[in-house]
Amino acid sequence: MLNDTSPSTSGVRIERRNALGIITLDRPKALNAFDSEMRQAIAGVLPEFAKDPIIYGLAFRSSSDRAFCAGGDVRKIIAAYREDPSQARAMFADEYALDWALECFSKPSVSLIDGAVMGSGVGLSAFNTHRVAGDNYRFAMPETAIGLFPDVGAAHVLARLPHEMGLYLGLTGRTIGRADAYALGLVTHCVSSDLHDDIIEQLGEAWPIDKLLDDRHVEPGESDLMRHALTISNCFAAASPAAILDRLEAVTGSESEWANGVRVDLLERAPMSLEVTVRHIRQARTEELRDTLVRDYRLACRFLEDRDFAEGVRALLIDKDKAPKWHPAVLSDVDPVRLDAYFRPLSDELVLPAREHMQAIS
Ligand code: QUE
Repeated sequence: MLNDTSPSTSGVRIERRNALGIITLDRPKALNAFDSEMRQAIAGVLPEFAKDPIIYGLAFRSSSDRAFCAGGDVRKIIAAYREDPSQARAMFADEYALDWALECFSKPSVSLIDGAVMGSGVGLSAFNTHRVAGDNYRFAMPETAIGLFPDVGAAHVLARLPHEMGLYLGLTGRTIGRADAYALGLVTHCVSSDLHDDIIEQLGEAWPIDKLLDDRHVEPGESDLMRHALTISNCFAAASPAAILDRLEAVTGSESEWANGVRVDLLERAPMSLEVTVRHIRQARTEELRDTLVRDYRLACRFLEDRDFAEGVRALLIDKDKAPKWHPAVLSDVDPVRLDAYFRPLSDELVLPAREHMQAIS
């Protein structure tokens, strides 16, 4: 699907096509699982694109039609933590700093997303000015399934979705398609995947991006998820994961079967991850992205030190027995003191420069 063949040693290819900077995620066998080499290549080129007067905007795309980016390379992070904990912490810190740099990038930026966009892929695309969904777009923040939490600044985005949809997506980790994502504003446009290369060409000629995308947008059809908006907003407004489960169980009538399916999914997720996720997303409602990313780093460090994250990666991605043994195993055994400790500042906090500093001309 790509018509040029410049080699990729870092898992990303970086090109300039006239006025457009192009970043192609190119680790297709791993569904573009995001790692430090990819992170470093992108972080290095952003200031160059921002400064270059020829460059009008930035585009992200993938060399695979199966995935834009299916997540972070969490197996590498767990392996790194066993060797050298500070290296694993740095992987999270550096990724969140990149997410902040993308938010502060001062020119139009567009992700052309086809296939899976999950975890780290959400961090790469969510703060772009334009987010274009191809035909096979699939979005999820599935971290509670591996004993982690929705990180990469996603809590900032989830906190701003209507009808408590962010709590629903962040807690269940369920996947949605592009009609749902468009209804929620997670994507700004739906454009047939066949036209993505054409969009790249036209952006290279510095065509105005809004008209270019508006003209190619197709209405994606009805959102299945929105049919459950009332049930979701009623249940996920409850104070705690346990109270959300109670409300789901109490749903009657035509929605009861669907609500029970959601409840069954939540019961498989790591209890500590659910508790942390509720608090994290609710705190993000009144914050700037920068503060949410600082807390992402606190929480990521705590999950590295605790047991569930390594156990979830083992059960879902390494041994693939899909039978993680969570600690604690049930919500009622989550110790409130331990939960509070996840949110306490670190001795070594993530430091992110203010937006004005990120955008200063150097
Ligand atoms: C939950 C997750 C992840 C996941 C599955 C989950 C995740 C992640 C991957 C992943 C990505 C690329 C691969 C791969 C697995 O899967 O974060 O094998 O090549 O990176 O249920 O959070």
